[in-house]
Amino acid sequence: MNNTDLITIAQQFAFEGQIADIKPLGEGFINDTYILHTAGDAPNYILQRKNHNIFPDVPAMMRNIERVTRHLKTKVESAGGDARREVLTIIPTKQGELLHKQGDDFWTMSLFIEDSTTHDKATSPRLAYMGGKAIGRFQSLLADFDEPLAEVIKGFHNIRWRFEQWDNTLAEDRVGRVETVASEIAWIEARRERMLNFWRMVEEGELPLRVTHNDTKLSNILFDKNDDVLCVIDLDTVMLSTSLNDFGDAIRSYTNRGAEDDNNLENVGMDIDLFRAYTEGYLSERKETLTQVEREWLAFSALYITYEQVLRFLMDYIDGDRYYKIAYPTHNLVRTKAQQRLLESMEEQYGTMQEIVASI
Ligand code: GN1
Ligand code: MG
Repeated sequence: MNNTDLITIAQQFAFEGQIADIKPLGEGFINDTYILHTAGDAPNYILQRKNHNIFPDVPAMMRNIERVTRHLKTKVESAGGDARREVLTIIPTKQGELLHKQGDDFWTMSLFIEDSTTHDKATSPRLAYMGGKAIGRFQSLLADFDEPLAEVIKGFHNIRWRFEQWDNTLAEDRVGRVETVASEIAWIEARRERMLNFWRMVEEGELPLRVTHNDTKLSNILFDKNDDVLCVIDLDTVMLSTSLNDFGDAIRSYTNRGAEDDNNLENVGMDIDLFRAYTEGYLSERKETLTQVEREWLAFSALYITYEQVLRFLMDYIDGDRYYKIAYPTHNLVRTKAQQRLLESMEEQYGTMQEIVASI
C-alpha cells in the first residue's frame, strides 16, 4: 500500500490535527496495522486494514468492539480512571461510521495510546502477574455486559467445529502435504477425544459462556514505562466463549521459554514460575466469580488452547498457508512443531499446574 493511498484513506476519518507521516506497525498475523503521526500536539492514531478473508463480517465485528468499548469506558470512568488511556478509543469516519470501505477493504482508526509499549516475551513473573490481572479485570468489567455480540469467526475456539474443518482439509489435501506430516497428524488424533470431552462441558452448560477477549497473547496488552498495564487491545475477537480460553491462550503465550515459531525445540517449554505468576494475577480479579467447575478446569484450558493452536497451524500448512501470514514456506510447520513441544511440556507439568491453581 503506497503512502498517497494511505493518506487518502486516513483522511476519511474524523481525527484531530494534520498528518505528518504514516508507517507500518507491529507484526500481527492477520490485519495490516499502521501508525499515523500528526504534526504538533495533536494525538497520534492507529490505522488498520481488517482482514476480510478472515473476518467475514467486518461491520458486525466493529459493532461488537464499539459496544464493548462503550461499556468499558463507562466502568473505567466511574472508577475514576482515564478512559482514553485505559480503553481502546474508536475514531469514526467523517460520516460517523465505524469503518471506511474502499474497494474490498475495510479500514478502521483508533487513538494511539502515548507512552505505551508491548512485550513479545514475559521477561519476569511480575509482567506475567500484571497480564493475568489485566485479563481478569477485562472479564470482570464485562461480566454485566448484556448487549448482543456477533460471532465474528464461526466456532473460533470450538474444537468440535475445528475438527470438522480439519477432517475436510485432510480429505481435500489441496497441496499434497498430508503424507508428509503423518506423524503430526497422528499426534493430533491421539488427543482428539480428550479435547472434545473438555468442549462438551461448554456445550452442556457446565462451563458458562461469558464475554471474552479470545486472543490474549502478551503482545495484545499495552504497558506503561513502569510495566503497569494500561490497556487491553486487539478486540477483534471479543465474543461469547468460556473464560478459560482467555486464560489458556495467555498461558500458551506468556509461559513459553522459546518463541511461538522457535525452530530450536530445546528452547521451548513452559516456565512454571510464569504460570504461577499469571494465575495469581488472573485469580486476583476472578477468584470470587469463577464457578467451582471453571476453577477445576483452569489449568487444563492451557493444554486445550495450545492443542487448538497446533491444529490450526498444521491445518493451515496442509491447506497451503491460506490463513496465517508466513515468512517462509515451512513457517506453519515450524510453528506446529514448536507448539507441539510446548503442549508436551504442559502435559509433563500438568499435576503441578493443578496444584498451583488449587493453592491460590
Ligand atoms: C492470530 O492477529 P493476531 O496475531 O493477534 C490469531 C490468534 C492466534 C495467533 C497466534 C483472528 O492473532 O487466534 O492465536 O495469531 N487471530 C485470529 O499467534 O485468528
Ligand atoms: Mg488479532
